[in-house]
Amino acid sequence: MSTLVLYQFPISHFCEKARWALDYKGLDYSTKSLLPGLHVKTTKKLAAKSSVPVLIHDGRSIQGSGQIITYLDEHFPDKKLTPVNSQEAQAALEWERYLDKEIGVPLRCYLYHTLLNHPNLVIGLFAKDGPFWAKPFLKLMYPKLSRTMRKLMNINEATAAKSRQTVLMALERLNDALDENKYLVGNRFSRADLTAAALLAPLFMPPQYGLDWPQTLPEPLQSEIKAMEPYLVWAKEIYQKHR
Ligand SMILES: N[C@@H](CCC(=O)N[C@@H](CS)C(=O)NCC(=O)O)C(=O)O
Repeated sequence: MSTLVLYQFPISHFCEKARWALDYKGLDYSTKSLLPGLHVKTTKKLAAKSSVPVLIHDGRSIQGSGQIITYLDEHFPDKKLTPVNSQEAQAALEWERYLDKEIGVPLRCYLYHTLLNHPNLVIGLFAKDGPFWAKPFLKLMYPKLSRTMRKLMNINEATAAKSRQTVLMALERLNDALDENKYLVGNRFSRADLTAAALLAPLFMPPQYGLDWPQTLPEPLQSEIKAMEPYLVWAKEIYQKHR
């Protein structure tokens, strides 16, 4: 019997891409939720880099959300997320690279710049599905963890403002591309749509993501995200239809 184990952070939108792909294909898998900061000890043993998601399948290790989708399509070809037509496959992969870079990374920077100033909120989200000692441990480590995250991801006032602009531009581009289409590539659901919707999900907090989302976000996030709502309608619909 083959086993699939996903090492992840419940909060991570890159991990959500991998969870969605596994769920979409109806695969039986388990998750191991790691604590940010301590995760490196585990991920470095499993793969080349420290990041999650990492999928372990029968002893093989696949790191990175895009690599995981490609691997799943090769080994579990039902309900392919990569279009069969090679030109469309190329277009979907290009969208995915663009979205990872222009939404995935900057959205994280923009959100954490404010969220990291709210330890109780962040600790609750980071401790999800963790060990019983996760919350007290994160509380103790929080000043160091928060400093390290800001440093490693280059999160500050200036980068957060620039990241917000980058995300807004990507939302415009998505909006233009979807003007007459329901999907980004080939008029059917693909990894391009999954990537866009999963990476934007923290802005509209769908229940399928599996996180206990906060009721409200600290300002200025709450108002700024409210202003983005018209641009998030499509991604919400993608969740409703395909997640
Ligand atoms: N390109 C990677 C990005 C993954 C990524 O940035 N993961 C973050 C969580 S959102 C992470 O693990 N950060 C901690 C680290 O890199 O050690 C992917 O698509 O999986």
